[in-house]
Amino acid sequence: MGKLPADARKAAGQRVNALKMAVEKAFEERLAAMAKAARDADLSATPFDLTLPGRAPARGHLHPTSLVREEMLGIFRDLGFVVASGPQVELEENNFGKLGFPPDHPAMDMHDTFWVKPLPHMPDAKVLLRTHTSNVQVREMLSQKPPMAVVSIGPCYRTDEDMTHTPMFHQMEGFYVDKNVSLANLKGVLTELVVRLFGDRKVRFRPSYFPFVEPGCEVDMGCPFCEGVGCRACKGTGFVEILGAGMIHPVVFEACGLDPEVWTGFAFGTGVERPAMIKYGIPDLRLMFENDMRFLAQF
Ligand code: FA5
Repeated sequence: MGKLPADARKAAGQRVNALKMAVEKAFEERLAAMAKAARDADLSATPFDLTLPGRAPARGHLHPTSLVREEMLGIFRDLGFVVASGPQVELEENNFGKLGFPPDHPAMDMHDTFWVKPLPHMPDAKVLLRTHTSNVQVREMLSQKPPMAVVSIGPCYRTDEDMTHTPMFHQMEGFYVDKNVSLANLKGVLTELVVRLFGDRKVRFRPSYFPFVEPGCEVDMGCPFCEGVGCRACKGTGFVEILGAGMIHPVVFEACGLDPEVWTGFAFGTGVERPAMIKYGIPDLRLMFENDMRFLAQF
């Protein structure tokens, strides 16, 4: 416009304006036609039933470890046990010392411990990630008066890693302290656990060593994969190991301020993932921690 002679500008301006209005009008008309076409297509499409139920979002469910944890806790609640918890970052004293592990005893090597830097306000304390839930036994005995029947489930940590071991796993600890507790009580309670969790199966008690029990035993149950005939899962023995147990050692009572001449008791400890593997036929423990929906959706 600036380059046009002054007397031609008015006419040119009018033509540009007319063109602009024509373009805008055509644009609006086209837009309205498209909207109408979309609406017509909508109205003439196959009608859908507004009364159909909506699509519900997929429902989640508990992880297999939680399913077994709840089942185990339920069994012990029925048997009159109280549920307690303990810290995962623990003093060496409560994880090993008070449980009768002598300093530098080789039995501690089996626990392949994760040590934690000393706390600033306790520079001399030896601190670790608990290697088992037996620390709850110590803490409860230090803080409660017998008789007591307690179970506790929670994470534990060891530097383990293979098809049946992971660095973090869950354990359940249970113990009963009273007067005149015998091995027969231990056998009764643990047989009940196996039967309620896995159905009617053979249960076998084998002598074994843990520094905090005497006598100590491992408990096996009839192999659920071959019904006791012998297979790869049970290494041909017909039995799979499920927990460690025994009568609470007098040194543990003494370390926790209870008179071993008065009090007796049994204790046991089992993994949670291992029973879940047996219950659901899971071949590799590591699957439990990979959060793969194809695996988790099967429960
Ligand atoms: C113990 O930890 C003892 N505190 C159990 C106990 C308690 C015995 C009271 C006597 C009296 P053990 O090291 O065997 O025992 O572990 C018990 C169970 O924990 C094992 O049978 C296994 O199921 C589980 N477990 C141990 N290490 C791992 C691991 N790295 N990954 C998965 N499960 C594990």
